[in-house]
Amino acid sequence: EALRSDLAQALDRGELRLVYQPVVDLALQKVVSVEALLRWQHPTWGAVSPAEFVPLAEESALVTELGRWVMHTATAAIADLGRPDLCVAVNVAARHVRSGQLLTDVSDALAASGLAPQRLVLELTESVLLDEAHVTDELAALRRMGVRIAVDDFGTGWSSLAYLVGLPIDVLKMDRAFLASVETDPRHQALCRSVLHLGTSLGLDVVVEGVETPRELQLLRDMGHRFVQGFLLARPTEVTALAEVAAAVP
Ligand code: G
Ligand code: G
Ligand code: MN
Ligand code: NA
Repeated sequence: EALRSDLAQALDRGELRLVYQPVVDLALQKVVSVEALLRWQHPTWGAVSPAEFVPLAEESALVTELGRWVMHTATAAIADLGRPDLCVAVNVAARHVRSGQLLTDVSDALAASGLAPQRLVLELTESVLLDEAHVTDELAALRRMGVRIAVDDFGTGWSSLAYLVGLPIDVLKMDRAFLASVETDPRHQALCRSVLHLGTSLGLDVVVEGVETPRELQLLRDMGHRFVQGFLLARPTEVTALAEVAAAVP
């Protein structure tokens, strides 16, 4: 496909950029972290979603190159922000995890940017964490450095819950599917509450993704829930607007 070969050149041509979506701590009433999200402005096709091009990149080692660029760019941007308490999360592709280069790439990005390891979160999907038994050592090494590991899109796969206990993880990002119908259906509310309880009982920070309405936010506050992300709180934003967005109390 044409898109695939264009993607290989997109980095060099400067067509890729990162936007950052805040994660809000409802207890502290402030932005505690931002998630870096890739954007590709194609010269003829316009904005192409990462949901389309990341899978294309996954078919080759290109995705590792992209991941390396994302790590360097995101850590540098956040280190330069002058907010020493703000963390940054990057999404890591399955193939990058499998490449055996993750540890080196993360170390290089931290060294180049000067960002403290404690301020970096790596987001991996459930399936990656489960399929790659051998990645556990590498993740454990990253955690010993101080980097935190998040399970992204938690609850969307068909995996058992037992794996949560054995994995070197720090954060659960509850998929936004769990918010569907919470406003109207008590059973959905019960399910959501149970997932939050499960995560926090295991000592994990739980981030609820995809909060879009004031009612959803109120329900989460009523549950005593702490970390939220979603269009209601903040859309993904350009790096130039980030200092302002991260300083704003929601
Ligand atoms: O930002 P958006 O909602 O369009 O992202 C769509 C999908 O692309 C999500 O699954 C998100 O995790 C993924 N994605 C966004 N940015 C990156 C990135 O830098 N690397 C990887 N591997 N996936 C990303
Ligand atoms: O898979 P991952 O969780 O990394 O995907 C992040 C994607 O979710 C981003 O592309 C982002 O644009 C999208 N997103 C973030 N907040 C919301 C929201 O409140 N509603 C919806 N529909 N999508 C969201
Ligand atoms: Mn994510
Ligand atoms: Na997610």
